[in-house]
Amino acid sequence: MKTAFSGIQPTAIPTIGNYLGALRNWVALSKTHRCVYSVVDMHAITVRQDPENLRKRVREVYALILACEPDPENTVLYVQSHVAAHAELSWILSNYTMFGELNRMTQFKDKSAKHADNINAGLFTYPVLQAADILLYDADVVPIGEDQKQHLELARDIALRFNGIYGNVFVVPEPMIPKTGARIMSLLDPARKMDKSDPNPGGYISMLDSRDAVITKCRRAVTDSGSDVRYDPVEKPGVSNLMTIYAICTGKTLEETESDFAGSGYGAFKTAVGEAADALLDPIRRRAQTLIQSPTHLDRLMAREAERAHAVADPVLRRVREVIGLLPRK
Ligand code: AQP
Repeated sequence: MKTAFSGIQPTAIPTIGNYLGALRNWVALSKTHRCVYSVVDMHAITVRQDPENLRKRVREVYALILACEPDPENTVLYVQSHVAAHAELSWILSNYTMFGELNRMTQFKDKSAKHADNINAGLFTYPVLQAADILLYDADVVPIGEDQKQHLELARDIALRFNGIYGNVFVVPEPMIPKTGARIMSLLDPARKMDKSDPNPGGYISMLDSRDAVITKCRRAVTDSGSDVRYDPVEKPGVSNLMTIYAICTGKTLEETESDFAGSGYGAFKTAVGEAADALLDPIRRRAQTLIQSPTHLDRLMAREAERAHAVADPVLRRVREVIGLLPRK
């Protein structure tokens, strides 16, 4: 069995974009791969977090992933900061990553613009920690949305550089980006990706939004001039984004979606998108809410899973320490 690794930041409740671009593929992969999935809380602190809120969010995001039901036989689901090897490997790998490489990362540029008052070193070295996350588990594939492609490319370059010096220490990972849903756009500004930390909640559908909220947000989504439901991301980015959401939620093709709404106008279409999104999210939301009510149960699960993750990561870290000449820890 090949290994898949992926992570999600507990910066906010995941959106339908996170689900369609990443989480649903996590579930599909867990049927065929050994999967290591992480709530990456150390990535989240590159942006200032309220401590109480962060603790709450980690449990909520963890519960939401469980509620998506990845195959438990093949899945390890843990919280990143519970496995200390991530921080250690990240430091080691930062010595094999060039300043110029990090300086080219578009997410750093975007996040620096968004958090101009806090452009900290962690925000800059974020992709090194991400490379450590992936390489620690000998991951063959990394299911991601399109926005993470550049970071994955860098993780590959770091692995290849390290292997070039020390031999085949790391497995070089491949990205796995879905054909549809890899980039779900904001409901209010279809030129930007849907973002779970968007200050305007109208821009995203949170996975814990109520049915009413989901439908209202879809009804208020920005569409384009004209009234025909036609897939054309350049001329009709708003409608095309809603069509993508509808098509994935219902399992229909874009052509079927187009013919379902031929002549019906935007109003009926937007309501149908909201209903389809709600139908998809409803069972997940219910299971997650039950889990969120039992924080002690969640904490027990997290502790067990951290041990399972540590058991995989530790031999890889030892391998790295040895080849670079660090004395073994007794
Ligand atoms: N809009 C999106 N469409 C498709 N996939 C997406 N992903 C994120 N947004 C979309 C994918 O979800 C996974 C987890 O993302 P993340 O939590 O690591 O953070 P992110 O990419 O920075 O996502 P957000 O929602 O924009 O979070 P914040 O607001 O915290 O920065 C990744 O595989 C990502 O590709």
